[in-house]
Amino acid sequence: MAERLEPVYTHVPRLVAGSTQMLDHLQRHGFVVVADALPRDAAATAMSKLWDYLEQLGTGIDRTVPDTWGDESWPTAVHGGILPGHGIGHSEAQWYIRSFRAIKDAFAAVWHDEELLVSFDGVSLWRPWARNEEWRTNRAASWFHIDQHPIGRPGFQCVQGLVNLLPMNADTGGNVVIPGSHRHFESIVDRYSERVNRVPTSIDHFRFPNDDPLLGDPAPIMAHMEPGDLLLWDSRTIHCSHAGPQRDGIDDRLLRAVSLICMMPKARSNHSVIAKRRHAVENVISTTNWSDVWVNADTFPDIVASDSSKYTRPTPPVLSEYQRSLVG
Ligand SMILES: O=C(O)CCC(=O)C(=O)O
Repeated sequence: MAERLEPVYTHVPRLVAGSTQMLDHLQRHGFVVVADALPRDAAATAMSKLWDYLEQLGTGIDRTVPDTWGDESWPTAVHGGILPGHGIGHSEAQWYIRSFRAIKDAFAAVWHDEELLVSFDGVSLWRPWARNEEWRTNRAASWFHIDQHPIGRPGFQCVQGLVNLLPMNADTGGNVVIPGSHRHFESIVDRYSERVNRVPTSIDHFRFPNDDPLLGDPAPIMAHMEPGDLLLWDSRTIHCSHAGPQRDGIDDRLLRAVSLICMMPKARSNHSVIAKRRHAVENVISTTNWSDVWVNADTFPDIVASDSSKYTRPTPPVLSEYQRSLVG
């Protein structure tokens, strides 16, 4: 079973943001790699800004001293090393990344709409687990999921994204998708009626049991990305991330850093959601990928259970006109 779900590291075409080829690949396979959404030097700048965020939390993290990256100082991580809260969604790093036009070009092509709102979501940072086995993030087989409720949100609803910031290979691990699995979304309700009905329709998350035949046919893939590349996937596409074997034993730098990012048409958000989004900027509140509903990521159970008072949140961002247009 485990081997069947071991992702195959694959080079797929790296396509131009907003191009017809990009859209075709996304529609056909349920995911696409967009080349150079951020120039390489901007990916390095974003990485440095992410370290600024971590160091400014005031818990003692020092980018040059891996011994300071322990759980007692690291921000709360949920599945797959994702950091969803403690102000990350309004860090300078996240707003910097969101401002690159190629990202909007990619999402605008998906929606055939230029008037888009951006999610205020977080990042996934993988610490070198050769130093501490407990830092190893989840294996793919444990959390194949989709981020769209099979009943609450029928049909095409959203494309999610992440920008890769560090060099990646089969050893580091990365995001995993089951190509073409978005086409089986409609079958989930019949195949898992009881399981689906247990999930409140407002929760856009459905976890697959790891003996589901869809998970191995075709095999899960981990698509190679260069630093600065953007991965897009349809929220109906089965996905997760997977820690690599880390054969080179790196223990002094992050193995993976990605910025989660999503844009949806402004027309899908009502006045109340937009008012809450403006309030979120002033109050440094992060969200999920969905900008058409209001979900406060600081209310996630793991964040609530953490001692959030020990983290100094970033100050509210000062946004450019372009960035404000993405708030709504
Ligand atoms: O870090 C990753 O690539 C996994 C992202 C993911 O599963 C999600 O955002 O839903």
